[in-house]
Amino acid sequence: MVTNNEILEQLQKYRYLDLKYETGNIFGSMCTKPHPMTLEIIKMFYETNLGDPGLFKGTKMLEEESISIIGKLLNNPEAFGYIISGGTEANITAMRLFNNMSKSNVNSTNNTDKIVKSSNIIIPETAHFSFDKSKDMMNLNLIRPPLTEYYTSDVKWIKDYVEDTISKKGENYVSGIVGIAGCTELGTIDNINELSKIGYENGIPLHVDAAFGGFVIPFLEDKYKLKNYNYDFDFKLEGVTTITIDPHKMGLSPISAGGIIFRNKNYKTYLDIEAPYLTETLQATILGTRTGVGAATTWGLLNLLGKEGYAKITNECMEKTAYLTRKLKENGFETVIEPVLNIVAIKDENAKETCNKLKEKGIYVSVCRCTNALRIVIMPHLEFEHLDNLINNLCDVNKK
Ligand code: 0PR
Repeated sequence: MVTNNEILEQLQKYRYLDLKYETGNIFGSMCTKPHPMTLEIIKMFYETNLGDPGLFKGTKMLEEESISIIGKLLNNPEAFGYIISGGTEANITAMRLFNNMSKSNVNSTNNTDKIVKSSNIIIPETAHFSFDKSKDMMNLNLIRPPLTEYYTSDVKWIKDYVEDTISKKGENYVSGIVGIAGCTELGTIDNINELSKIGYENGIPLHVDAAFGGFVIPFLEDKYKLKNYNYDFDFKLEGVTTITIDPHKMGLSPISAGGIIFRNKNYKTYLDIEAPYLTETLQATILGTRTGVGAATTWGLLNLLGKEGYAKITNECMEKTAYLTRKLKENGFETVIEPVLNIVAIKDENAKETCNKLKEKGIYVSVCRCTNALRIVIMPHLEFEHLDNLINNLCDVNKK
């Protein structure tokens, strides 16, 4: 008979093969070492299942309270939503909502002979690949506006496109718009203020993917704000319907903890599926059985750290971002844009090759898809000395 200890020893050997955030060589991740307090919370909630909330009433309350706190952070006391598996599930949920809203609009108008084959969604070129998964699953038609020189969606193009399709009263009316507040590769923020106006004036729902930026932008000190970006992204803008905001990125929760927030509870009806044998008979989330650990850790950290704690973490990362940017320039490197959030993209014609050479030295960076560049995400596990080490290695690799 194998003992518990033997199993744990074997597991330890596998775990040893993983990289560790604290060694400071993970430069391309949007996740980080979770807050140590969450270890206790994981133990307390490890068996909870929010898929059957009637059995786990306390955990369900934690989810609701977490959504309420995040909602207030996003200027919406009416917020409704879920702490789910991550940004991918949140974005797919938002696309499912828009797709269902669009189908139900067509069915409720006099267009009864018109069957929606695929919903048209306007989506930034910089959007995360989770939207491509949504496209696959729901047969969406993704419309990609051009990018501005600041790597944001061209709002003038979007306005013209929307007005044009409305005036033509054709089949290709727009079912939803997506804006990104902190894009994956460069950290840029779309002009959500303008997108909100376009959505609101034309009755088109707007989803904001703030999976990364949601726990950064509200806490940014003014000195880090650039003049070419509008930092407004939340429910204060009346056209915003849904927001993705992930506790397991800059929120310091352990994986899996993502957030999908709706402007109000009315949107739930578009997502509800009958689940007759559960304690709650209508289920709106994509996953059925789902852990309550994310809701509990999120609640714990929101209350422990508060706005002040998150502001401290954010601005320390921004200070390190500014430091890295300055050091890069001093060493002859160029960034693609001035960093908007704690993401630095370094111009490199042979980004993939550099990335591989760095990997041989035990340094893990990632590469951009939208331009030839290395991508560094300055997460809380990175210290100044790690950034110095990165620069030394970059200089080394570039010498050859
Ligand atoms: N939306 C945005 C803006 C994102 O950046 C990401 C993930 C998602 C949605 C999807 O979130 P989940 O991965 O939680 O489903 N961005 C990172 C990326 O794909 C995720 C990541 C995290 C990648 C850690 C690597 C890593 O080590 O680049």
